[in-house]
Amino acid sequence: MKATDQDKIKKPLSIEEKIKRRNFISFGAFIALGGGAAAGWKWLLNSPEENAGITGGAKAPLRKALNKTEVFFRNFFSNNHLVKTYPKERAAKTVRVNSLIGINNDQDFDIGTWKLEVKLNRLESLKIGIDEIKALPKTELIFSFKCVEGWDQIQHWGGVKMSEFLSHHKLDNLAKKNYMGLGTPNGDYYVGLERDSVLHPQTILAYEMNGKPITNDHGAPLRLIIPVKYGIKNLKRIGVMSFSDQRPKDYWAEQGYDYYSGL
Ligand SMILES: Nc1nc2c(c(=O)[nH]1)N[C@H]1C(S)=C(S)[C@@H](COP(=O)(O)O)O[C@H]1N2
Ligand SMILES: [Mo]
Repeated sequence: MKATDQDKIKKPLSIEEKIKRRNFISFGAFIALGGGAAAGWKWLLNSPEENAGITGGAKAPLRKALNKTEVFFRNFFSNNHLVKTYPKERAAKTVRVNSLIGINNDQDFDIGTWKLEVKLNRLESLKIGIDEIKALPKTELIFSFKCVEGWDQIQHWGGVKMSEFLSHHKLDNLAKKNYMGLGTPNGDYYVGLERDSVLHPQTILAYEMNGKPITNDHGAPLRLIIPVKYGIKNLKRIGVMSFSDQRPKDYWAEQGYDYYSGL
């Protein structure tokens, strides 16, 4: 019988032909997906940057996504959810030092005269000394501290619960505002925190690390430990505390980082 074109088509494909065909299909898919990704990337690069302000530097669509994630996570946030804690023996003996903004450039700083300034309004503030803070009930916390740069470490901190500090100083009403702002004494590092995280039962104003007064590099004499947030929000060496309904300025949010920075 004479071979016809039809026979040729029906003949099963050889292994090599199958491989060729698959290569062709996957290469095609690769080009199509790659093209799509490149187009998406170009769209993102050409989209406008958000207006500089409390947050800045991110492309507008990315900020929209960040803000949506915040709304999503805030719905699940509960002050009854505690972060995992560990036995004391697990805590690092050598605690990592990260950045020192607002600390290593403050020549005028004098720990002997330091007081925490709590702004009550535009004109008035409270000035609270470290002994007054240490006189309040002490809470210890051993938890895994997480930095956005990709490290984490089990650390042991001691201090007063933020919520107890606030009610002791009759600041509960002010603390009902949406945000707390904290800054170093020289104002070089500052963070904004939303109320729920501030009042979380594991948020502490810490004056001890591994059972001893906090060292300079870790934020002596008083720092924030807020385990529901990444390290960037755990401000070292607090100088000023304030309350507001609008987002306070935030050092890393101004550089494009997520304002919420929750875990
Ligand atoms: N004043 C001040 N607080 C700060 C920082 C800083 O540079 N200056 N860095 C933050 C970051 S990014 C992290 S991860 C933690 C690190 O705290 P540690 O140095 O005690 O490990 O502090 C936070 N608080
Ligand atoms: Mo960090």
